[in-house]
Amino acid sequence: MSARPDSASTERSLVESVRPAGLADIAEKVVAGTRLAPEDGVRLYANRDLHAVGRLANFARERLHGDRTYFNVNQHINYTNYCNKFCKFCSFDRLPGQEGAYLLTPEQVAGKIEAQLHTPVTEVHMVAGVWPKIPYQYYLDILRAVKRTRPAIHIKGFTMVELDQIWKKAREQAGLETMAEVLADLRSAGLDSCPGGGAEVFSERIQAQSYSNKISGERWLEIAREVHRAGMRSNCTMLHGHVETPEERIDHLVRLRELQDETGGFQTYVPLSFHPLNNEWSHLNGPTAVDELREIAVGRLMLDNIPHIKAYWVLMDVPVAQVALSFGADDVDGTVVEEHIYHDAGATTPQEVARAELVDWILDSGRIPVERDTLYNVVWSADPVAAPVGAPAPLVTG
Ligand code: V47
Repeated sequence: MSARPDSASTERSLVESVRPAGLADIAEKVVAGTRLAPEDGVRLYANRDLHAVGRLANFARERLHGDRTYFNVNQHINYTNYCNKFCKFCSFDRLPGQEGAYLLTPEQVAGKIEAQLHTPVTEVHMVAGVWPKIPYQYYLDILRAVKRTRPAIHIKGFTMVELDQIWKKAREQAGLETMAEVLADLRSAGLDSCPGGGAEVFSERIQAQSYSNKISGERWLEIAREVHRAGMRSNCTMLHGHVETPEERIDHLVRLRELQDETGGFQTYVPLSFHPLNNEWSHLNGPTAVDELREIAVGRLMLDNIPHIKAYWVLMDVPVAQVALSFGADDVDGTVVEEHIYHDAGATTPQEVARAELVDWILDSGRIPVERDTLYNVVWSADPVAAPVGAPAPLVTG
């Protein structure tokens, strides 16, 4: 972290500016780069002065990235909505034969990639439901179909939940034993990194209430560790704004931070705002814009070892995502093209945004747009001197 020229006075005025909100001691820690304790995190959630919390997070964001704000030209593919997990918060899942249920063939996946060959897509983000009848070979086939159609594309695919299912099928049908063997096989078929979904909230209480058929938080972390040991990066998420308590959120963030200390494999943390339409939790309201901004800020402050915080525009809406760029976020995701999980749950954002529009949104928020690839190598920057600050450090493998 490089000190800014006027850093001493900036730091002093930051501490003084949050003193009336009772956060001067936390500000001292932020300025000194001292890790925040779980109790600090709970206080940040409870503090009524959102702007004070945001100022601290913005300080941490600017120390890491200055005004740089990352985006990419990407394409989301949800290859199936078949799912047997029946999570209470999900509006996307279907059983085969139900109205709207689909499973894309490898040729259809390739067709979606082909349809974007005229745009400068660098990443495909592939996540889906979990369906035990899908054979192991299918996962290899969709990876190969993508790479055959667009060889240079980076495949960010399969959450830890999907990987657990893929591993079960690989054991049953391909004679592979360990997750490490399965990951090596998937990599050789084209997998490059993994998205952060499926983590929900690690609390056993929340799991019992809402996702009891899905892997536990413990298992999610174990698989993420395996992914990093296999030499791949991943993202991490937390689904917030439903029945979780501030203490459960902090426990989740601390467990992500501990794994990151061990492996260094998480690139980006993405808080996922609960969307309540068309699911079993429709009686809940979901987070307000204030909750979303606070979640971004607390994430930035607690996850001192994860380089990037994403304000995913699809679920936050563009105006809130723009403001989030001053509350700790330094990334907005990408052009997306086609999205089902949040639109089935009531998102009213467009399905797709043009690259030029993303650039305008970021400029409009007073930040410098930087197009990145999945690993945060700079593809293009509005700042001619932008060095690839966010490029990944070596992974701790083995
Ligand atoms: O695993 C499902 C969540 C996740 C709802 O890594 C919901 O860059 C809110 O993984 N309301 C999938 N959340 C999305 C995902 C993702 C998205 C964007 C960026 C990245 C990344 C990853 O969506 C699921 C689940 O946790 N989810 N239903 C809902 N109603």
